[in-house]
Amino acid sequence: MIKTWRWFGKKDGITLNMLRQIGVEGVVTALYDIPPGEVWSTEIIDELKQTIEKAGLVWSVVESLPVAEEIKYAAPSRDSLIDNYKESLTNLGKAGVKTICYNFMPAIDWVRTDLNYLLPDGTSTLYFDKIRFACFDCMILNRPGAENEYSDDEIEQMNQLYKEMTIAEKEALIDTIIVKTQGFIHRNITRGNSIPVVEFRKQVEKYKGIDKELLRENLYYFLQKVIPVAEEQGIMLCIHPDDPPFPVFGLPRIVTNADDIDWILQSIPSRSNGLTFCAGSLSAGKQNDVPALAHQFADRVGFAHLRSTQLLPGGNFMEASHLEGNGKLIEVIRILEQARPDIPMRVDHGRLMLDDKEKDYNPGYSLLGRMVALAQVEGMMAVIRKENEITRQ
Ligand code: DNO
Repeated sequence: MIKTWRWFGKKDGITLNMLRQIGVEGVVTALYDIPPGEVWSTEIIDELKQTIEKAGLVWSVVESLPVAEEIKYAAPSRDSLIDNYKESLTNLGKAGVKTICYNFMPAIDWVRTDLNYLLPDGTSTLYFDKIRFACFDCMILNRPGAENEYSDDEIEQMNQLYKEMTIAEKEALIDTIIVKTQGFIHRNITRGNSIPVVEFRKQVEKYKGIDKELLRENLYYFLQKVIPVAEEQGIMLCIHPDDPPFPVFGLPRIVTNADDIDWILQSIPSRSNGLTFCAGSLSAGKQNDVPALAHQFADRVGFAHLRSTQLLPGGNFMEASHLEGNGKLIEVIRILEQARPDIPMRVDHGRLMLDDKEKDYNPGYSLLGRMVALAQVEGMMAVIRKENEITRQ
């Protein structure tokens, strides 16, 4: 697979020249300043493409071309927003960027409760703690009926924890769940928003009455309109699994397991209707056998996210080393190297280590932590390629 790296544009403290030094071949990026729903013009696409190419790299993947919330909850404006999406796809296709990642998670993208969970060796990692999450959901967001989604025991633990939390800890939890993890990836709540909880509550309320079936319908409505454009442009539009792959805030999630993925890929059996194989997101669902999923859907995978999580008791999980955990990356890489050797892959969610801790990197996107992960993944790929060579002889 092609070694790529997520780069956050000119504002990213990790520059394109640094990426060359660490052996990256392609760049994964987006036009982060354009709000979801607006057209990506040819001029701005070309400018970014040239910046990347001047540094001796290629723009391998768009992550993400965001789908406006109004499309996901089927607001009356969705048709014109879908037209904009089609226009952006056409402009990207003409510029030669043919792999596009997107997601269909309502109101919130990935969810973690701790961005700096300290490990015994002094590095830190991302963590999801169900009880802390319940504190936010039931006590801070005050979502009606939220308590019914937790067991009595969990509610008791939550009440206890909430009582012990300081105001600063509560603010940090808000910041982690709906600001820091969201703002840098095209979400409405960005750093500096003074009333994030109120804003977020409004966004969640937009999905009132939308269950799994309706959200699927809305995805199908969207795909039916955009896939023909992707086909025309030779683009693979690759849906990203839900992270984590279970419902949160009473919102439906529709990319969580084999049945969901199968439903999406079958709904429009076109190669342009593809999958971003995020081993990490899928690994956080105890229902998922990640290598089996890679095997089942390999021919529709257009892009791979290589990372892994460790499932912990009580519904908690944390990012594992790329060599360990439920992502089972050695097996996943073996399958994808065989079936999809030409697709781009990137590592995801590196640890914070050494000098990373002094920097203000986007959560999960450290330099040194990701470099270690990339080196581990390269090592696995090298062994697997060698094995394949020997088998072929
Ligand atoms: C988080 C990322 C996600 C991902 C989007 C893709 O670190 O993996 O935000 O980029 O969901 O659309």
